[in-house]
Formats: sequence, C-alpha cells, structure tokens
Amino acid sequence: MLRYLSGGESHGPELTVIVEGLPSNLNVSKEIIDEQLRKRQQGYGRGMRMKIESDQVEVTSGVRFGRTLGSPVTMRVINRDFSHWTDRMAVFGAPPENGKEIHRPRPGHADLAGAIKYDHRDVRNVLERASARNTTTMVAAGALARQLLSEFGIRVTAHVVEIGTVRATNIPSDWDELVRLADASPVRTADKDAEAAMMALIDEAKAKGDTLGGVFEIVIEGCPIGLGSYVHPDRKLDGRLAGALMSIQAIKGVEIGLGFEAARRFGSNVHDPILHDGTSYLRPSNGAGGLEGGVTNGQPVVLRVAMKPISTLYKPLDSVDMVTKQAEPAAVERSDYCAVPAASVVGENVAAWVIAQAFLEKFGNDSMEQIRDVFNAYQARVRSR
Ligand code: EPS
Repeated sequence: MLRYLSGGESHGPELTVIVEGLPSNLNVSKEIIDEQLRKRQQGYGRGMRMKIESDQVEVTSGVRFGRTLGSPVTMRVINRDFSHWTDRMAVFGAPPENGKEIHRPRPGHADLAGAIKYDHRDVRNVLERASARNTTTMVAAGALARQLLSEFGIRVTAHVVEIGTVRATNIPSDWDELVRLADASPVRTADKDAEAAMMALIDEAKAKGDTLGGVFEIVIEGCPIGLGSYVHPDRKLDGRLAGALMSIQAIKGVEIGLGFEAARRFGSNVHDPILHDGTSYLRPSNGAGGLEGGVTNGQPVVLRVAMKPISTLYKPLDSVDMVTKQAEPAAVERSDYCAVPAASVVGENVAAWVIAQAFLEKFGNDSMEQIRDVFNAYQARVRSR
C-alpha cells in the first residue's frame, strides 16, 4: 500500500512528508521534485510569501545513490519565512505579550469551524495548518509518484482553462505543445488570448482587494486498461481521484470527461463507441474521460477541477470577534489574489499520487524489477484479448 503522512504549519519551521510503500530500485531525482515545487510557487496572482520562499526538498531517508531502498522516504521543505515568526510560532515557551492573537474568522476559511472544533481561542492555531502552504507536501509526494509512473509510460499534466469568467478555448490536442504553452504562461493556460484576459481580471481583483477562482484540467496519458475496480465502491478510481482532488485547499468541484455536460445530452451523444482495428480496441471519442465503471479504459484520464476564490480578502467581509461577539471585519492575513495556476500544479501531482496507488495495487511488488515483470505479463495478456 502506497501512503503518506505530512506535518507542518505554514509559518512553522518546516513541512515534512513521509512516503511509505514505494518499491525498491526506483530511480528518483531531487531535480524533478524541486521542479514541481518551483512550479507550485509560481503563477500570476500570487502574494508576497512566494518571494520569500524558494522551496527545495531535502530527502533524509529511503534513498541511496538516487535509488529507493523500499524503506520510507522522508522529505523536508524548510519554511524560510519561519525566521520572521520565531516568536509567534515558537514550538515551546510562552506566546508573545503584544497580543497578536486572531479572533475574527475569515468567511470561507476553516477558521470558525476549526476554532470551535479544536477549542482554540487564537484562530492562528487553525489557519496555520489549514493553509494551502501544506500543498507543498502533496506536490513532493506526487512528484515521487510521477517518477514511478513515468517508468511505465504514464505521464501527467495540467493546464488552466478558466479564471473567473474568462475561459480558454484554443487548446492544442498535441501533448508536447500543451505542456510547452502551459509552462510558458504566467497563468498556466495554453490559450494566449485567454491568458491576457485572465491576467487583466486578476489585476482587477487585486485592485479591488478581492480574489478569484477558476478551473484547471488534468490529463493523464498512458494508463493501462484496468486501474481501479468496479467491484466495490471504495475501489472505484473515479471516486478516489475526485476525493483526493476535493481534499486540496479551496477545491469545490471535480468533473470527469464530459462531467456535468453529460447530464444534458442524450446517451448516444455521450458514450464512446467501441471499435477494433484487428490489433487493439479503439475509442473514437473520450466522453468518459478514460474511466468506465471506476476503471481506466486505456483512454487519457481527463479531469476538470474547480477552485473557489481564496477566502482571505484584503477588503474583508463581515465577521464576528469570537471573544467579544461584536461585529467586526474578518482578519486579514497576507495571502494570494488568485492561486489557480499553482493549484493546477498541486492537482496534477495529487492525481499522479492516486494513479500510482492504483498502479501499485494492480502491479505492486517489493522491487521495480518484480513490478516490471508483472506489468509486462499483464500487457501481453491485454494484447491477446
Ligand atoms: C501558500 C499559500 C497561501 C499563502 C501562504 C503560502 O496559504 P493560505 O491558504 O494560508 O492563504 O498565502 O503564505 C502565507 C500564509 C503568507 O504568509 O504569505 C503556499 O502555497 O505556500
């Protein structure tokens, strides 16, 4: 079983993630993890924090000479900003006497429910862990997963398709072109015309002290037929992908393939006919988004993910002081105006993680060599069907 556990507060000393269940003898590269971390930090609409941090992973266990040992892989990312927070985020000792507690929860954040649930008077005790800063650990774990998947020809990418009301329409079907354009775009969109309008809308939100959400699309190519299962609800890969993606901060919806659009069409205009060319099965369309019955069908897995606008508003909404119960504007924490481009990087790495879990459930074994034997035998069997 592939699993991870993470720890860390946004302004605490560091973020830590321990990945358990990777096979031995997987070549892993620090550069690939750091590249994903760097991409996560970028994007038009980010705030000041990302100018302070330059996230890089330190691997402290489970890897020797660039190859996994089969033991837990521990990864650390230092919060450089902690040096400015040593008083307010001290692990031991007394809180500072200057009364910097937060009592005015932000609508849309975990602040109010979290403070009541965990009996915290200082809302900082909630927001530090609820912060999207922890998506760094999701990306680090996912960046290991994508290195496993790439050994078997599975690749994962994401691009932004909507920011607020602006929608990308001109999206290339060629994989390399899509990746190249999204990587070159400050908002990680492949549509140049939409890019300018998206950036203008982010400028408008910033000028108004407001925030913006959007939608990104994840594409996973090269999955073999048969990841996930229809036999029990908790093994369905569509549900597991949606659950994992919905667990990323600020995500409010996930569509697979045609998604909600499928509900508006006749079945004949939704489902993908099955053809055979004498060698293998072909699907002329991919309305199912690569998943039928919760199982990969050999087509690209396509997911669209909706992110709400960030809940910290520089022009704050109405709130209540939880100590005095008086009406007050919500607290303002330094934050981003739009983090959809960053969320797309988080999303693709989270999706890679879930696919790697399903992959190891089907082909899993102790070493890469043994997994490759099982995988190759299965692929030969698929070709004979
Ligand atoms: C961060 C995401 C956001 C940032 C945070 C770093 O987190 P939150 O969900 O708390 O708004 O704003 O940075 C800060 C809290 C800060 O001090 O600027 C991230 O993705 O690393």
